[in-house]
Amino acid sequence: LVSEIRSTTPFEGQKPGTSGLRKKVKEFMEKHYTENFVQCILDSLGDKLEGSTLVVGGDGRYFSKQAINIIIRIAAANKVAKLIIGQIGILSTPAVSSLIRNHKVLGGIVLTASHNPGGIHNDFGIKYNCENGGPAPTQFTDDVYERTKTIKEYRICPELDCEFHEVGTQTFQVDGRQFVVEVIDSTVDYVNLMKDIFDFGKLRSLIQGTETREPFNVLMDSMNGVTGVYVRKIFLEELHSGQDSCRRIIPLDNFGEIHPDPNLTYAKELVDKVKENQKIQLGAAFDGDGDRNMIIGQNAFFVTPSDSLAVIANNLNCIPYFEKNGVCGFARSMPTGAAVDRVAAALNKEMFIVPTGWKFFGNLMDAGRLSLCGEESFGTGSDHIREKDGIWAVLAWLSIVEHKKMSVEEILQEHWKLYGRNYFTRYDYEECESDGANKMVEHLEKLLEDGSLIKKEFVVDGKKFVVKAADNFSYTDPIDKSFTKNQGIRIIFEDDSRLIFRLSGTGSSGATIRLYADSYERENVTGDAQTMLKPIISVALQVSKLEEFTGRKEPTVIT
Ligand code: VG1
Ligand code: CO
Repeated sequence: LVSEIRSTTPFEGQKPGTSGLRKKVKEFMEKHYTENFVQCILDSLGDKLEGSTLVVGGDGRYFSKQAINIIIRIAAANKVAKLIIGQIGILSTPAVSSLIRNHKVLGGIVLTASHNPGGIHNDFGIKYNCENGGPAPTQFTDDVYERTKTIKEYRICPELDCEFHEVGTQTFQVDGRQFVVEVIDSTVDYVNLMKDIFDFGKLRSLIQGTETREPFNVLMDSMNGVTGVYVRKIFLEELHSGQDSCRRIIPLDNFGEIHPDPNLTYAKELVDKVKENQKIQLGAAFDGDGDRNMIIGQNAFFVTPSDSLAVIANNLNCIPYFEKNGVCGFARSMPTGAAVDRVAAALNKEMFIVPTGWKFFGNLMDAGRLSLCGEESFGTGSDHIREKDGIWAVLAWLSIVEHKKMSVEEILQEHWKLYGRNYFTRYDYEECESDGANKMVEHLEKLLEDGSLIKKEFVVDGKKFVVKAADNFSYTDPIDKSFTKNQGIRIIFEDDSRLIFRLSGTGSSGATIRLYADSYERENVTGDAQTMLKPIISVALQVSKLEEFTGRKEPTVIT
């Protein structure tokens, strides 16, 4: 087979966001669009590319197969020696991370738009992960973006036809060199990793019950995303949780027309099922690519991701991996509720606060400073890989339940009693007009600049808020000293409650405004989060003039 060089012209807007390039499928389908972006990723790898091995796979959404075909042909023409591809193109994001690390390869290309809807009218995405298994840092994605603005040609081997339906190795001769495609079972490597981390014997006896203990009933909802294949192996085949314990476990390329996003709005079906069936003691949902998780207890008792992180941090002794490897620091993204900070202080662990996006945790993990981290956006994970990991989080929770012999709700109540409670909520205003959203941000930035916010008082429903500090969050990576600015406008009040405003970097059209509120109570820990946070949200709407700028009266999603 011979490769050829094709002329092309740049496309506008191929700028990776919080987690890769995400656009409507029809954009990726435009002639040369996907080819250009893939070529630019490979070019950014420089000298390391020739003779390298890359992992390829994704959540199986619409256009994945076409994209994989393009990647095979372009990789072969660019002197990549080998691709490791998940069967039918299926690999969860955590599985890609694990494979890159296990096989010690140069990196991986992940085909997903995560929690964004899929199908021909919805989103597709391409993300590059580095040698450490984590999302490429901003310097790399900026370099890719610069190349997309000037690209003139790409290399491709158009005659290379390579199936990836069946497990096995295929060898091709391309331009006189050997090019190998190894199609692997999508689950083996990841399932083995989970077996190393957790005590599957104990988890099995929890789920099946013992002479002295009733079986523990779970309900896993894969939301028609990629986790279905892993849930089947782990829960049905390994833990014997029974057919009724799993739902929507066949990955569909349009996710059955739902938002594969595990939160109380988009995973309402799970919530309803758990409320209906009082026997279910833990329910969990995952996003399209399997890195997010939502945990609910009996009667759909909701565990916020920020609390989930704090509880896991406080109970790492229930997980064999940490018993064996020890525990170093903890981290969270800036908008995430500060519950884990209190655990870090109590356990005398280093605590890091980073910008939104998993790529910021990787350096700390590689340097041996970080064991466990999370984001309020239903992301939880540890240094076993360099991505957040939905199934890992559920197995962590089950390990804690097994060890403590308590229900999900009891574990939370105990935690709040010990540490107090950080009430947390996030309001999302999806698909706003970009213009209005930008104006709102400019308005807030002006308030930061002129200093008028400091000491300003707001009184809502008899509750007084006095602004202590306000800034636009920036971060210097403690390891490589890279500097990242404009990561969210923070308003901190005298009682340490916080408001944060930022624009999403994962959407494919319009602008999504995220408004986060976090407020700590030492004694009053059993309230309803929405009621408790109503006054501070009202302050947020006053300060930002959100409605005036966007015309939005209500958020699209509240978590
Ligand atoms: C969102 C979340 C962020 C998460 C990112 C990727 O980003 O807020 O915490 O890391 O999605 O998650 P943004 O820029 O839209 O706020 V995933 O599961 O979509 O890869
Ligand atoms: Co995801």
